[in-house]
Amino acid sequence: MTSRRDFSRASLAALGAAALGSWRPLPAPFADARVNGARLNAHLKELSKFGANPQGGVSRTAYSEFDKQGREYVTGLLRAAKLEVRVDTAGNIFGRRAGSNPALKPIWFGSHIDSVPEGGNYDGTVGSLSSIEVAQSLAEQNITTKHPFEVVIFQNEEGGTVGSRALLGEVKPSDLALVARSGKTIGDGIAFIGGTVARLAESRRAKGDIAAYIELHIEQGGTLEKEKKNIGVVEGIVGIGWWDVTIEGFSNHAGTTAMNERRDSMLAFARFADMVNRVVTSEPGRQVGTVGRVQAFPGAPNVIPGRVLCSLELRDLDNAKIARLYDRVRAEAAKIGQATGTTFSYKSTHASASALTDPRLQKVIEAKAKEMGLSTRYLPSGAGHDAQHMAMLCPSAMIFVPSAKGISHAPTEYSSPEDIVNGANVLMQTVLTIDATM
Ligand code: HGY
Ligand code: MN
Ligand code: MN
Repeated sequence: MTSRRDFSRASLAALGAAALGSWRPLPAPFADARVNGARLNAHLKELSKFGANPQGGVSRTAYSEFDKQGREYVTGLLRAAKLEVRVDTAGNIFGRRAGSNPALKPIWFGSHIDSVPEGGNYDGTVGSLSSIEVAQSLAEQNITTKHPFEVVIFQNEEGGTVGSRALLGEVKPSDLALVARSGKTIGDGIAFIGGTVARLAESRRAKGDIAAYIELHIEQGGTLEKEKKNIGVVEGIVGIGWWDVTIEGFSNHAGTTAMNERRDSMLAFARFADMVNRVVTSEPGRQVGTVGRVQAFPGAPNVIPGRVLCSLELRDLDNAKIARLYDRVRAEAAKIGQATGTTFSYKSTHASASALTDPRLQKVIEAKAKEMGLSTRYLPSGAGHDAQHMAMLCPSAMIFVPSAKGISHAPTEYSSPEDIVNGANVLMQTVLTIDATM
């Protein structure tokens, strides 16, 4: 008779894509394993106290005091879940439970707990705390897996997925000098949260080190809610480019300089922001472009701004399209510069390549959700995630749960306790299935 393990191996190695939808239910006790939903939602409430803002969300930007406090809280939860905790030299937190087969590589699952300024209570935290809850429930239900399981809490996701890029060796000395939203440089921030910048290279991972990575996250868009679907199966994650743009003009007296003699960098900025929108919407597709930050200098009502600093962000599933749009923005900006007597310069501050998720893991997520009576939908992710970097190291996939009204990166971000528990249970069944099958 074929053992379950032999069958499972065959199912991955030999079966064609057509058969991959037919994942079988796991045997007991694995098939019956579920999280403690009340505890998971209570933990989410507790974590939201660290950096709580008056609007009802959190401002827990990476390397802030609140980030540190949140990390301490989460570390306590990892220990309570009987995980062996360590922080890598990049400042990512890991909690590990042993598997029964020492020859197997670990299965990772997790997310992040840092937030954008004036963010919400669900982005990153749902996946982080659900992952810990999965581990705690497995411990309580005395379930031993073959692979080691590692819960990972990535540091500084919102400031450019720094923790996960460190695993690829992509955090360079020039990145360490960038000033994060907390006011600390990324290098100082890593030291602040317990990493070791001088030994950053030790956080690198190679292909083959990790069996698979699964990240549960809120959708951050409105598709699942609109279509009344419980679970999103993510097909791919957008690439993201960030640039700091400097517009140089000439500061002069606002009362005595005639309108036709000005080199007004704010006027050039206004045209720039409008032009970015025009360029990005001029071709078909789901690409987006945003100018999200601006500062004018010297910043007085009676001085023509001589300098403007602003940001430019471009996203798409196709990296070549991002590059093409960036070239077009620069060409158009040069014309604005000519017309306004200003110059534009650009500094790349972040680049994440887009990534496709693993089709086999997509099918596992879909099958597990269906087994639990949950409806599913395949969809792309317009938000960036640590999973896109993990996809360079191992088969990776993402599970989405609905976001109310599609709102995210805002204090009114909301996902219902039921949807969160559904997502956590799909995560649990997915990692158990990967364990049994890969
Ligand atoms: O910005 C992003 O897409 C992500 O939420 N960090
Ligand atoms: Mn986010
Ligand atoms: Mn996130």
